[in-house]
Amino acid sequence: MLRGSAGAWAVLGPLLWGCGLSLLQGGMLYPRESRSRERKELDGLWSFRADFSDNRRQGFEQQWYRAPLRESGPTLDMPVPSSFNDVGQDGQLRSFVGWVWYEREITLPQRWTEDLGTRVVLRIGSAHYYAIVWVNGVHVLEHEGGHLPFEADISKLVQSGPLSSCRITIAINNTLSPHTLPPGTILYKTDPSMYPKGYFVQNTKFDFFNYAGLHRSVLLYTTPTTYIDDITVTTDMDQDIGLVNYQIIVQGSDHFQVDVSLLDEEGKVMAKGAGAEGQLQVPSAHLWWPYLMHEHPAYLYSLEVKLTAQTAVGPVSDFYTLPVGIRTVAVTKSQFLINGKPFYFRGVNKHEDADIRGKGFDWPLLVKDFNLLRWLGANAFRTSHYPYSEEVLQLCDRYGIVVIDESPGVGIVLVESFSNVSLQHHLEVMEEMIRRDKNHPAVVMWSLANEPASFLKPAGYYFKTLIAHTKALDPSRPVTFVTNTNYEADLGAPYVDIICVNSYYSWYHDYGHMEVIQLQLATQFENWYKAYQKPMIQSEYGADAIEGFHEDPPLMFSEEYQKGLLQQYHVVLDQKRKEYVVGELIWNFADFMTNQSPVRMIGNRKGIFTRQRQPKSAAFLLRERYWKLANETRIYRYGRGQT
Ligand code: BDP
Repeated sequence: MLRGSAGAWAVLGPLLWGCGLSLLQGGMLYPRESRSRERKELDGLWSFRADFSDNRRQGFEQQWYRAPLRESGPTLDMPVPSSFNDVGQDGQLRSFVGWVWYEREITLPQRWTEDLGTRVVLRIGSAHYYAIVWVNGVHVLEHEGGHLPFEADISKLVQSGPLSSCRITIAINNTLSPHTLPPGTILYKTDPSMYPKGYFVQNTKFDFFNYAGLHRSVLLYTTPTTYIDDITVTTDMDQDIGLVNYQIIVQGSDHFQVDVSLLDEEGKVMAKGAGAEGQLQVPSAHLWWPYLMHEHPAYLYSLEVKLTAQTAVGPVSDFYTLPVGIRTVAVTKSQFLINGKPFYFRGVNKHEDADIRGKGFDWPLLVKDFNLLRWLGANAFRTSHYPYSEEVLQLCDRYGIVVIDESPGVGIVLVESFSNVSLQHHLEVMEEMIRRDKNHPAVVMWSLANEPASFLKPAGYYFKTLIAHTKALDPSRPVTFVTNTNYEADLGAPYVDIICVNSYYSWYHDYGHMEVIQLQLATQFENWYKAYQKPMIQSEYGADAIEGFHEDPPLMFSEEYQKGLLQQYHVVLDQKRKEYVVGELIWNFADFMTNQSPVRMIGNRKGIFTRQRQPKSAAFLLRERYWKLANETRIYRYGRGQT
């Protein structure tokens, strides 16, 4: 959420819910280079300091942003993108809670600072959790929430006179409250016989380490001063004609012309249009199909947008190219349909997590993960438990990996976290998330939360409002949240399109007793279906296994137990997928870091791959299963999605 809009929201918010309007200012197009746009990545080493002062506010009291950070005290070298927690040898920094300061000095190309027809934008891919940004000591913006990008037009600041360098300072605070997403609490421990003065810990109700820092790229990009601010594309089919509806928002001038062309993968123009809004028709369209469902999955067209405007300084053009996949999504009482064909989610839950870099974006890791997904034969994943990087979604578009895009609504279990303050923030997060991710064909469903206490009284209003708003913002995709509440007590379930249930039979209860899984799982599905008649996804199931631990007969934490537990689930899934179960997502793709606890052995070990992405026995089991399932749902004829 960009600060500044909160007041207006409080007044207008309730009036806007349900009518599709949004109060977010501006679009959030991925910064792509084009004939009119340049980008400069600021990845690499930044200067860094954690504010260890008692109140964590020394940086503000001494105004560390006013002068280079090295002048106010010692600094560390900190890589960006990366979490700051695991790169050092300092245990105190690993678990630090409070403000940390990042700074980078850069030189800008001369044209950027001198050409008043150039707009210079500073874009931060993700800063966890609350961020304040200064350029040359001038406050430019604040943003709440990790996982989603935010940006500011800094042209005036860098074009105000002769400039040899530009200093970017970003203060980030990872403190969570009952109203943040995810929520958390700070607990002061006041017994002087046990804790030093001022001692506190941060408590969270989610099962992953609260990594913090600049997790994705920080970059500068340019556009002309009259520019394409946002593009929204939705697609449909009429017989074999692909319909591409587009809407383009222009900023900077009222006198402009927009031309669009849709190119196929060979670069041939398939349709042209003029005007900021319209529909393109593509005869014999190639549909965007999920991986292994079709022999040419993930077909992407390119929507080339050209803006021409008359401005005081003469004619200006801006160009932006958006990948477009033509596909439809629909839900029936018992099916999830992609392009009118039943789709079965066979996939994983992931985390953005790896050793050393924490939640920092990393290309080699990303490519490895996609290679593993395709090796598995998986066709889907859920972005448990927050929105992943834009590059992840781009690869999903290109490879045909279907995404359930989840908000950071994880650990909403306190009554305060269902208050109007929390709800308002959640609504804004959904706006930011949909604004960023709406054009990805791979994204087929929004997930609003994971395992909220949806049995609490205020949960009904909370989810009713949140789901209505999400659907108003994007009527083209189904909406869900992931539950572990009893089917009779869940107050949010009536509003979702798909019931997503997490269960850990024979792990968190009846542990060691795999023989009860089939009965308990069948009962789970039957109860939910009887109550709601909506398609269901087993959105989590799994068991911890430490790689190399072997026990036969299987014992908990051995590779055999993990594998055996999955096999029991699969028996029931194979029955129910013939009826109304439309997917299964293993918990988890890979081992990941959590808070320390007596039930976590250096993190959560439910990965079918280790944290270093090596397979456990369960990975081979799933691979066999997923390829078998893939062969059952393949669509053979090329092109139109007809069998
Ligand atoms: C589920 C949570 C997930 C946890 C998992 C576990 O949704 O975040 O990591 O349990 O305990 O309930 O392994």
